[in-house]
Parts: sequence; structure tokens; C-alpha cells
Amino acid sequence: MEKSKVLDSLGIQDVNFGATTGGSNGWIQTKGKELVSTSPIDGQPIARVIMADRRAYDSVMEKATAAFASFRMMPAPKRGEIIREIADVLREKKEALGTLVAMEAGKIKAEGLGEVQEMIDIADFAVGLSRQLYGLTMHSERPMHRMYEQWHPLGIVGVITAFNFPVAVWSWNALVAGVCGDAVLFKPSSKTPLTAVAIQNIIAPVVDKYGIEGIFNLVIGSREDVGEPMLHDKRIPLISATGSTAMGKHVGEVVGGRLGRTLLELGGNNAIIVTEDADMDMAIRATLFGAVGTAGQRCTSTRRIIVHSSVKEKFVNALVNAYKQVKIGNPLDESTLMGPLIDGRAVSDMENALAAVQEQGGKILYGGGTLTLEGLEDGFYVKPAIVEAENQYPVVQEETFAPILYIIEYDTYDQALAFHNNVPQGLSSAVFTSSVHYQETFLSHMGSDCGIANVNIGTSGAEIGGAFGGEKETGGGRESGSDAWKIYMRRQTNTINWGRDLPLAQGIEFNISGE
Ligand code: UN1
Repeated sequence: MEKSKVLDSLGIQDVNFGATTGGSNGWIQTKGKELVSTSPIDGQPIARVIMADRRAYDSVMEKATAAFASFRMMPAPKRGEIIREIADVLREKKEALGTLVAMEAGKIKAEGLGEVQEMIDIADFAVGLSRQLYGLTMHSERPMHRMYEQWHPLGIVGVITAFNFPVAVWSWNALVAGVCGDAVLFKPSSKTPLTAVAIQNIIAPVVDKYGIEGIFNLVIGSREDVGEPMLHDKRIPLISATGSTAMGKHVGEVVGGRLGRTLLELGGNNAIIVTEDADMDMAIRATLFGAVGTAGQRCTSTRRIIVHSSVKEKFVNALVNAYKQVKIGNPLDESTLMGPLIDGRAVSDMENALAAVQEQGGKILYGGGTLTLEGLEDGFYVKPAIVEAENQYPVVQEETFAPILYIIEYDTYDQALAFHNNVPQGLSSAVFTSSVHYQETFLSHMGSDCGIANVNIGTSGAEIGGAFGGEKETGGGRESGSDAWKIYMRRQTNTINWGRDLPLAQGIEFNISGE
């Protein structure tokens, strides 16, 4: 699909408003600064957005508050029907939206389409979930008493996302929160405003049909006008935020300060352990996808390989060989495997990390440096790097959002596990092995300390059905599948006395004397 067709099909104008309460009538005439969305592919503008100012934020919040009050009255399976229709319109627009993701975020088109597929998958999941928002019943210790718990809609959920998964992460939150009966206020990354506008346009017919304006809201704006007000706003009981650990600490502090809830999905420093008996071919392929895929800009990207000394040379040689064959270029070309980084800052972050690791004692085995591509001179292309390093180097301990892969050698499995866990982050992890002992140790309490731990599968590319998130500085949140829905609802424990007496719990007698 060519650029103009993609934009037309998604209702993207040359100049777009930056706030909506959803549906075809929900767009607000925003009056904030102009935000130009440029493509990392060629550094050229795609379209512009007039950002929301404080007034637009307030009017969206008012509408959302009112909309929540009626939406929560709708039975959950009916809300599920709405999400089912959202899945239908997403299927229709998969090609266009996936292409826009590639244009605006710079990931290759196959991955852009994969991201839209994640949206469709979570929508389907949410439809089923709408009939399964189960609470428990428990046996009361008192006779003729019934005790159970139920889950109620929570309120307005603030969703703050990063550029690298501009549409999927919205859907994990918004579509699950939707069946839970919440309203959603979406603040996308200022790097990817157009994909956010596109989502609103795609779902507009469904919003119109069901008259649910105010449920799926979008506010594109600066940190001062939108970001900070969201964090401080007591009308928002839950903030779900994806981004760096530094950002998450701030979100946690501010929202925690008002005792609001947070769902934080922050930095990762994901490793694959390659044991001496691993299937090398599989390990290489998984490493390539994990480290080079999305140009190393997933929170689940593989950043460290912890490899047994007896197979290190073989592994590194095969990996270098594989890296040499990676076609770097325009992510819209089908043969491209790696597109650009998101912007110039990402390129200098990568350069700085590579300089630092060499200073700290590391050795670049392959790649690094920028690439100037014909016709795409203003794009942000780099060569993915493989670096021999030690786990304790300060730069290895950090998440650099770029395709840098550190190779760390080990001799004993205990040592491998110690290296593995000895980083501040705890998102995703993997072991490639054919040993049941290594596998089960890795998955046991003695093994990986991450929220995601895989065997003979790389660190990235998780399915939506599981709970997604991680421990330590990754923030502890869980979103997407499994029972992650619970954070979008409030739990209520109910005890009902259907007898004619009033026994107290714990056997307490509390009678007026003489009775
Ligand atoms: C992210 O990078 O923020 O597991 C999300 C994965 C994707 C999601 C990544 N399903 O790599």
C-alpha cells in the first residue's frame, strides 16, 4: 500500500486534532502546539497533530467520567459484543494500520502486521473474558451465611504507552479494561501520535453504533499539559504505563503518593542462556529475532547471551554469520529484516553505549556504527552490534534501547544463573538446552527471577494469552492475558446472613447482660 492510500484509509489528515472522546463526533478542536510526526525511515514528516491543551484534557475527563457512569451498567457480555466488533474492524484495517506502524515507528512491515494481530488476538481474548470475570465463593464460618467476592468496574484507566508498540499495548489495556466496564484515557508516545489517531478512526463506527462516546478516549499532549495532570488526577484510579524505569519510578511515586494503582511495564535486560547441549541452530535463530528484530527496541529484546565456554566460539561464529545476512533498510520493503532506530537520540544512545562498553573492557565482535542508505539519508539506520563483555560492566547492567548484544561466557550452570539474575531488571528470559535438569532449574525458584521465562524459545514475541510483565525494576505489573484483568476491576467481598440469628465471626459473644 502506498503512503497516501494508507493515510486515507485510516482517516489521517495533513493536520489532525489531538484529542477525542471517541466516535465520529468526538474530536475536540485542540489548541495546543503542533506536533509533527516524522518517519524514522527517511526523516520526512508524515502528518501533523494539534496537541491537546489543559482545557481539552479537562473536557475529555468530564466526558469520560459521565460515560463510565452509564457504561458500567451494561452487562459485561454486552460489552464483550462491542469488543468483538472492534476485533472485526481491526481485521479489516490490519494491512493499513500495520503499514502505518511501520511508517511511524520504523519496525518492519511483518512486525507492524504482527502488532495489529496482537490487537485482534487480545480483542478475541477479551470477548471470551467478558463472560468469565469470575469471583470466588467461600464457606462462611458462621451458620446460614453465604460469602463470596465479586468484581466491579474500576473507573477511568489512564494508559501511557511507548513508541515501540504503539497500537498493541493500547489494545492490551483498553480492550480488557473495556470488557471490565472501565473508560480509558490513552496518552500515546509523542513519537507515534498518528497510529493513535488511526485507532480512534478505526473503532469510530463501533463507538457510534453503541453510543459509547467517552469510553475510548485519546489525548495527545505534552507531559505538562497531559502526562502530569493524569498522574495527579484522583478521578483516574489506575495508571498503566509502559516505558523506561526512570519514567516508571516517577509514575509510581506520584500515583502511589495519592494511593492510586499503577500497572508498570518498564525496562528489561533480557538474557538467553545457551548451554553446552543446546540446539545451536534454534538458539541462533531465536537470538537473531530477539536481538535484531524491531532493531532491538522491544522491552523484551535479547540484550545478553550467557553462553557455555565450550560452545561460545561456535555460537559466536554462527551468529556473526547470521548478522552479516540481515538486510537493513526500508522497513516497508519485504526483504528487510531490520529497519531504523526511532530517532537521532536513539542512535547516539547506541553509540555512547558502545563507547562505554569498550572503555569498560568489552570488545566489539561485529557491527556498530551508523549506515547512510541511498534515498533514505535522513533515516536512523545502524549496524546491529555483537560485543564480548562481562555481566558486571555498568553499561551491561543498563537497558540500551538499540540492537546491542552482549556475549557473556560461563563455565558452570550456577554461574550462568547468577549472571542471569544479576541485573536490576526482570522482564523476560530464556534458556536453550536439551537437559531437563537445566530446564527445570531455570524455571524453578532457584532459576530465572523474571516475569517471563522460556525454554527453547527466545525472550521476545510473547503470546497475548499469558500475563505480560516483569519483576524488580521492570515494575511488577502484569497486563494482557491470564488474570491480568483483575487490576482493571475492584474486588468486593460480600457476606450475607440468611438465618434468623446474628452470630459474630471468631466466636465473639457480644450480648447485653441479662439476655
Ligand atoms: C514491548 O516491547 O513493550 O513479547 C512489548 C513481545 C511482544 C510485546 C512487546 N508481544 O515481544
